[in-house]
Amino acid sequence: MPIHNSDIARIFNQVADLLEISGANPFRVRAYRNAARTIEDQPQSVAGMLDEGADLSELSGIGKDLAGKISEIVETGRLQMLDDLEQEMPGELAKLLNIAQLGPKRVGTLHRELGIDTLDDLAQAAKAKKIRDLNGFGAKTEKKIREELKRHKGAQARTKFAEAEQLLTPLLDYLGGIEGVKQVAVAGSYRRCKETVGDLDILLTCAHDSPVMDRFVNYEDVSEVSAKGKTKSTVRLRGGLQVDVRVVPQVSYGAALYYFTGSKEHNVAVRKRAVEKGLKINEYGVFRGTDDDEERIAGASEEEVFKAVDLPYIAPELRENRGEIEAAQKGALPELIVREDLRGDLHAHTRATDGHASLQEMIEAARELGYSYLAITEHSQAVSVAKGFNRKRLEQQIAEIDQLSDELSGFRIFKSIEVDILADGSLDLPDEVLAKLDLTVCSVHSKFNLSVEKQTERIIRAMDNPHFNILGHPTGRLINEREAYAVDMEKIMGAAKERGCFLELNAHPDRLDLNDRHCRMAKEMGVKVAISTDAHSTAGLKNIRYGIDQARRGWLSKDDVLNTRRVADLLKLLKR
Ligand code: DGT
Ligand code: CA
Ligand code: CA
Ligand code: ZN
Repeated sequence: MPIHNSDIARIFNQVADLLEISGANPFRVRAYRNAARTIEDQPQSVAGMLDEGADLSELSGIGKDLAGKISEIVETGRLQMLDDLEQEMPGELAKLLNIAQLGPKRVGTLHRELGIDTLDDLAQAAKAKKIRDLNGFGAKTEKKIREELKRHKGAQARTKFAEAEQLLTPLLDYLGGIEGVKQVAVAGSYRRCKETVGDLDILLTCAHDSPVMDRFVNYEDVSEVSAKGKTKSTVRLRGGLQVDVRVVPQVSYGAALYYFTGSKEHNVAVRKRAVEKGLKINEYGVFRGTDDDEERIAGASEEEVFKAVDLPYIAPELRENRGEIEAAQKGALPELIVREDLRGDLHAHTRATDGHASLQEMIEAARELGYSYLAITEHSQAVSVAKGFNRKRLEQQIAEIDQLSDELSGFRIFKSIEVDILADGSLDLPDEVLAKLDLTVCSVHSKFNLSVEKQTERIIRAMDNPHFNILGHPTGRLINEREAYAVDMEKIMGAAKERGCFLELNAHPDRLDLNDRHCRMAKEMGVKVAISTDAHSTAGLKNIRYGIDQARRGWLSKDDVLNTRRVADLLKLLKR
């Protein structure tokens, strides 16, 4: 690996930073910075000069000691002294330098005066308004640091699908409205409907003279333009999400859409397959022949691309190289579930607990979605913050639903409850009242940090109760906010299968719990999944599409999903 002058300069600058943070003699710090500058300014490669036997200590500002260190870097690619300094430096002190307002001097002050070692420490100190009083800081700097910390956090995290969707929809409209633009499509993980996206990848075709890139980088939500070119531009939106836009030729549109939809792993596997057939596949098309004499045999549409490599069309949600190529080859791809396959929703709250709409309003909204049933699942008493139901209130609601049901035709309200699974695995309401319900959704809302064994045992014990039907949001994770609690999902699914229980795929965009792999596991283990919204409002029922996306990523078909059944069939399945 060749060592460039810039590599040496970077290492010396890092040494200077760390020395300065630790409060070393300013002359020593300056010596490293000067050396870094000298090396950077050299017209020739310093590594090459050493090769030719040059004496580097003849360079200005480079003494014997520094010359020795340069040799070390050129020979080993690293510097022991820097490694040592990094070892001594507590935690992530060097990472603090990534905050725009902080140089090594300020980082040193923060460390010595407030004991700040990490970005978290920094955030806390800023929040507690401790930074403004330090020498050389002030309230304004403190505020800027807080803003910068927020930006950093936002920029690093992956963005939830539904959040990305909100940013993407107006952007696609905007791009589609620019003169000369013909086709606009989103590719990447977004098109694969991943629960979170790293960035957005947009493709478009347009007339040669379209001002699309100028207009794109001037989009109102753009906060930073990282690159702008004729065929590719990259920007950051104000919330931190990155967007790549590529202009592709019409003849390559399908090939580019296919390539940039990914996943990378899927692409690599298909490319290998193409090579075995004597074909080349890339973002411009599928080609036959040698490099000098190649013929494009496909490229304008994705269908064409698949056909050229002798595969049936594979839905974007499946393109993860998790067996979809083999399945496609055998004609064994699943017929993926679509929203219209669902006949109802099995998890919804009303105003009676922490929902926002009345029972009637929720039913009206469900009917508008074309459903023929809705389960009303209030919280149970353990969830006191949500005004969870005790036995008496549940019985009142049961009576209310019975009355309302008499007036309804062609629609079934399922009497239900989202009953808590208590720490010992018992359910939060007595069996006598659970027996009056059509079905139950049973959820864990407390004691998230039990061991895997204990948590798994707790849930399986709950399933032993004959009134247990559906395990609600089975891992409790909140995307980007709360990790899943530790459970042995295979064991849980095994137990569910044995007992005739089901697992929920909670469609709320912050949950999407089960995740895609767990959905696939459920399918393989023969455990049916209920795709439910956990709606707390009429609008919440529409989140069902996120659940459908996730289910498709988990290979689920109509038959794998509980709430594709007609009322009578569903009730039969629910009988244990
Ligand atoms: P993300 O953004 O992290 O959520 O995931 P993706 O899948 O959107 O990845 P991204 O944005 O880096 O690239 C978009 C697509 O471009 C990716 O899914 C497949 C394709 N791609 C990118 N780099 C490569 C590569 O090195 N080889 C191949 N075969 N495809 C690539
Ligand atoms: Ca992407
Ligand atoms: Ca990208
Ligand atoms: Zn819940």
